[in-house]
Amino acid sequence: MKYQGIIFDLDGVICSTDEYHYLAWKSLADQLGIYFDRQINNRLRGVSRMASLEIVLEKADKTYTQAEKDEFAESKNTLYRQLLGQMGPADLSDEVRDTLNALRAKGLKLAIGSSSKNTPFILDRIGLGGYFDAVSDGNNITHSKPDPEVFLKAAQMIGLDPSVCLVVEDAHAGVEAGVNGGFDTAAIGDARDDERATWHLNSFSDIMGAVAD
Ligand code: B16
Ligand code: MG
Repeated sequence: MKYQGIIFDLDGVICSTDEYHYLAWKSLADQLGIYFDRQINNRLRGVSRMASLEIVLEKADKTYTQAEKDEFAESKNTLYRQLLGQMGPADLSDEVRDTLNALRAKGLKLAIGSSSKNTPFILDRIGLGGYFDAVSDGNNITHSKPDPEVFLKAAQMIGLDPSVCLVVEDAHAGVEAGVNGGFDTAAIGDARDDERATWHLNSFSDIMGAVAD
């Protein structure tokens, strides 16, 4: 088996918070009178909160100060966290839970590599708080995907070289980050057909094929 560790993106891979991100950004955009739709929301996948805000503001007809932008990001996050409060263990699918347990049973180290500063909160909500061997997220990085920092830190935390870790991602920016860091990548969901990925997963459990002996 080539891999000794797997680093999972969170949103779009382990669970889905897309709809909540959409509703929270849409609410902010509506308040500001800025056009926003699901296609624009899709561009925010894997992108940090402040970089996401800049994309939302692309359609604004005025410019905002940094203080205003900080306030907008804070307000979006407050609503987003309220919506996340609806999540619970039922938002972790049986397929994801069973596959994670099967990977662990094979002796693989399992880590999270997410751009989200809400990662600990989301993991707690879905019943995976404390499950992973390491959590690298938006709280411990200074460069957002496609910079590989979040994955390199995750690999370091589990004591493995990128060459023996597989990164699982649903965002094109995340696949690029994995490649930039020297990782093999498995692309799923929105990024499934990304040609830079080593593996293309139709379903989460397909990861088992990538770690077969
Ligand atoms: P937060 P991931 C990313 O998570 C989301 O895909 C992206 O839409 C979001 O803007 C980003 O986290 C930051 O999230 O506002 O919670 O810090 O896909 O990297 O797990
Ligand atoms: Mg994602």
